[in-house]
Formats: sequence, C-alpha cells, structure tokens
Amino acid sequence: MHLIDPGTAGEHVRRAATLLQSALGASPMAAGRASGRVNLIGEHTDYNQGLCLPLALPHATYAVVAPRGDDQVRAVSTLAPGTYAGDPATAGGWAAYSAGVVWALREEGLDIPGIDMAIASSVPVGAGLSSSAALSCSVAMAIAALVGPIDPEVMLRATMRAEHERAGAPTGGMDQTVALFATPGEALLLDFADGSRTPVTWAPPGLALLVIDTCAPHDLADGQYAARRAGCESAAAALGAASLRQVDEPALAGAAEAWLPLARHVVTENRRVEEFAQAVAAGEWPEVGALMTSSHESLRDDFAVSCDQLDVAVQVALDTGALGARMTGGGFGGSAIALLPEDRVQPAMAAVASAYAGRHWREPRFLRA
Ligand code: GAF
Repeated sequence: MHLIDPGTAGEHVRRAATLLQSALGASPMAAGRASGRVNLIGEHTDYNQGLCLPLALPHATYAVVAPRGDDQVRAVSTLAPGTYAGDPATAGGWAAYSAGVVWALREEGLDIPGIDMAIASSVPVGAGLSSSAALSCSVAMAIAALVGPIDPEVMLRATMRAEHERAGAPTGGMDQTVALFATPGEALLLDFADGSRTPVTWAPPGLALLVIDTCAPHDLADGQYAARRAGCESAAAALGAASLRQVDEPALAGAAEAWLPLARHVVTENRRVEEFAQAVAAGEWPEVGALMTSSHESLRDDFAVSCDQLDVAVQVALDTGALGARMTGGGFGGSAIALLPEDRVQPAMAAVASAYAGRHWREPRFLRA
C-alpha cells in the first residue's frame, strides 16, 4: 500500500522523449504538460450550466512532439502498447485524445503540420482523475509550444471536440478547463453559466485530501454518462428552463416525473458548491466535510452514479475519522476523496484496503491531492 508519486516533469519528459526516439525515430522539438484533477464538489453540473470546484493534481501528463513532412500523425505512449499511425480525422480509442487533438485544432482553423508524439504520465488511467483530458490538453500544449502560441480558449474547444466527436463521450468541459487553466495545487470555481473561473485557495490546515482509486472500471463513453446528460436536458425542458441552472429547489416541489431525482441532484449540488466555497473561505472545515458527504449521498441516491466500491471507500473513510468524503468525477467506478486529519491518512488507507480485501475486490490505490 503506497501513495502514487507524481514524479518530476524532467523525469516524465525524458521518458517520453526516449520513447519518441526509440519507437518513432523522431527527435522531440517541444513538450507540453497538463494536470489531472480531483473535483472537490459540483458533480454532473458542468453540462447543466452549473458550478463546480475542481483542484489540479500534481500528477500530470506530458507530451513531446516533432513535426512531420506530411499531414499524418503517429502517437505512442508509455501507458498503452502499440502505435497509432494515420489520418487524425479517423483516430478512435486513446488516439482520439492524442491524434484527435491535431484533427480538432485543424477543425478550429489552425494550420497544424503532421505530428509525431509520445506520451508519459503520472495520472492513473481510468481512475476518474481526468487522465483523458490531461492527455488531450498536454498534446494541445505541446503543439502550441511547437507552432507558436494558441489561444487557450481555442485549445479548450479543440480538446472538448476531440472528446465529443472522436471519442464519443459527451462530457461537460470541467476536466479540460482545469487542465488548461489551473496551476498544480490550484482550485478553480467554475461557473458554466457565465464562463467565469475564480481561483480558490485550498489549504486546509492539518488536513489532507486523500484520493482513493477504487480500481473499479469506469468508462464515460459507455452510454451511462450520456443517459444522465439527456435526462437532465429532458428535466430542464419539462420545467420550461434553458438548463437546470435556471431551476431552484421550490420549482421542484410537487414534481413526480422520472427525471425528478436527476434534477434534484443538480439543483441541490449547485447550492452545495456555493456553500462549500463560502465554508472554505471562512475556514469552516467540518462544514466543508459535511457538504462533501451530502454531495456523495445525492450522487448515490438521486443521480445514481456511485457503485459499491465508491460507497464503501466513502463510509470507511468517514468511520476512520474523515470530516467528509465523496466520489469524485463522473462515477460508475473511479475515485473517491476524503478530507482527513493528517494522522488519519495511513489508518484510512489501511482500513479501505482491508475492507476491499474482505470483499475480494481489486486492491485500491491511493494518492494525495
Ligand atoms: C466527467 C466529465 F468529463 C466532466 O465533464 C464532468 O461532467 C464530470 O464527469 C462529472 O462532474 O469527469
């Protein structure tokens, strides 16, 4: 049982550069970096014009690139076997998030040459910590370093298009936004109604944010995520609102339709994000923890995106002294976060590992945000 180390930028860039040379025979000309994230609170709100508060991890993905003489892309990664080679307009799977970014930047009207690229990362893959956005944004950053500055808003649109149109995951933009706009360790209060991005100081004294990767499989392109998004859109339409951001709690009173639990989660979650930001600013850490736990209950009971591994991680962390705990990210597997006194971190890790072993689940992994 150990904590996943973010490593250093130098070490990851060297590994990627060595791979570029050995697998593709190319010399790196530029590099880019983008962070993974945990979301402190505000889940499944981004595509409802709502509020969320992600925190950029020290764990990051690094891309190194070299220009080619044609318009093709080749991509290799220390995390995936094989090489993607071909027209970036047809890239799928993990290549949607690497080669697909070249396609998307061209769609945005930029003149991007063919690219050879290699990737290294310390963001655990499939853990709900935004490894996909860290990948696509590191590629966009490396290409910007190669061809000259690219407007970050164009990079945001392009990385989102790669995910929507090449990978087929209709996500909301939180992950790419934090990857492109937050520095490591920085939390950003994102408002998807007015587009504002407000830095929030996250430094709970004497407390640690433990990330528990349940290692339960998680896939945002498998239809469950899209179904929740469509359900929210139906709820807003039935309520005569442009999005659930325009809906308040009294407006839900008396509703009995099937979409009610989805709408109730989104509407109450937006309120929890506001209360959480106020509690952080006031240093009211027990309240911060309580809001995290309420968010988890809402995601479990109303939005139905939790799973047994997440629920057990949250409960065991709370039983071990966490002020609060919740699933983070899209759900259906992935990771939970727990706000713990420093001296409860090791006991919580041991207790979660033992609870998982007792249920014959895959061994969880841990990192610190
Ligand atoms: C995933 C998506 F990529 C985000 O856009 C967001 O909707 C999140 O799930 C849930 O809050 O990470």
